[in-house]
Amino acid sequence: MLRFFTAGESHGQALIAWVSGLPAGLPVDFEFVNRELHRRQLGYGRGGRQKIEKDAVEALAGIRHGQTIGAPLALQISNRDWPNWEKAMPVEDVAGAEDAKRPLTAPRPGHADLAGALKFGFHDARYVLERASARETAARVAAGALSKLLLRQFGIEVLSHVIAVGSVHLARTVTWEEIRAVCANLESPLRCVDGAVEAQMKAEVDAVLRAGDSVGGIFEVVAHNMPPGLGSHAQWDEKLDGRLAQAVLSIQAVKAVEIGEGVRGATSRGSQVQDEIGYDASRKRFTRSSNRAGGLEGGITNGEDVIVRGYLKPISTLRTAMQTADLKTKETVKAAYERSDVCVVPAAGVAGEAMVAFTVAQALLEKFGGDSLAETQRNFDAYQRQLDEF
Ligand code: EPS
Repeated sequence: MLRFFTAGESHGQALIAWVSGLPAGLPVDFEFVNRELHRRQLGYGRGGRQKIEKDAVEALAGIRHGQTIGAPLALQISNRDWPNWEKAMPVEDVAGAEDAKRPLTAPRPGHADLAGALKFGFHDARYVLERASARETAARVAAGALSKLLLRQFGIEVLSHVIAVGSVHLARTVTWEEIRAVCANLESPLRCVDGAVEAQMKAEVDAVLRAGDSVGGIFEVVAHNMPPGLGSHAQWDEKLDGRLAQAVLSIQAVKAVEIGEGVRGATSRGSQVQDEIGYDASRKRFTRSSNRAGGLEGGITNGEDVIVRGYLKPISTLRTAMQTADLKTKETVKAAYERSDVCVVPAAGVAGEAMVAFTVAQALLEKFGGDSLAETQRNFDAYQRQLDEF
């Protein structure tokens, strides 16, 4: 079974991703993995931290001579900011450590600060925020990049673009070629395919920055060239739409997930929602007149692109701070402000790609199995023949 876990605090020594269940013989392109990490660091509206960090992965286990060996992978991303925090968060308790702590006692509404402090009995939210921080998504992106490398072997690609920042919304439909082009352009400020809409999005980021506020938005992840038949209708926890929703909703600040045009569908009539079925005899595949279902019916992929949208609330660290209650004194104070991003929608989209790629790769390995890539490939090819002969 394909699995991954992460470890690491935002200002600790490093982030770790542990990936288990990849078949042996998968070539690992580290340039690709590091490019994915770089993509996550981009975007208009990021804070000063991204100037400090230049994320790169170091593989400690599971890869030999450039290929996976069927053993668990351990991937490490070092935090360059660590030397600035070494005294505040030493691993071993040392003399004077208490004085060097950078306690956070004014919990930020919307962050994990208060809920986590209550849960663990901490009167300083530092340890909670260190782990709740979206810095953790760097490790997810490393694990997701490995999943993408597996999917690539089967012709599947996962990319994302930004469809809303604050109240600025991209209203038109977008082609796969446009998404590809905007993802290839690392200079794109907000990874929106429409230049005019993107200019309005930038203005929105500028406005919140001036106001000491923050802004959220919507990213759309697309998995292209999907085989039909991944996931299952048979049991609630096997339904791929539900699994994708959980994976994307687990990303920091994501508060809602939509599959295809699910939200609009709820207020439309059936005839305006379902996608009519046809057949392309030359390709020997069924076709659809539209893809409002987002590639999933009954929790099973139907062969169309899988489309998952993440709705991101605005960052909860605000320069113009909101009211809160101090964890120790219980007095009304202004919420803590630490250096922060004001808009992370494009970065969250890259984390969304990682979570979708991982979930799709997991479903692919469930269907096709295989301890080696050659075995998985053989099973995949046999299924393609089954579809040809259907
Ligand atoms: C984050 C706060 C900021 C972000 C960080 C997430 O970090 P810092 O407090 O060190 O400036 O920059 O995101 C990253 C470092 C990253 O790589 O995405 C938070 O509180 O979630």
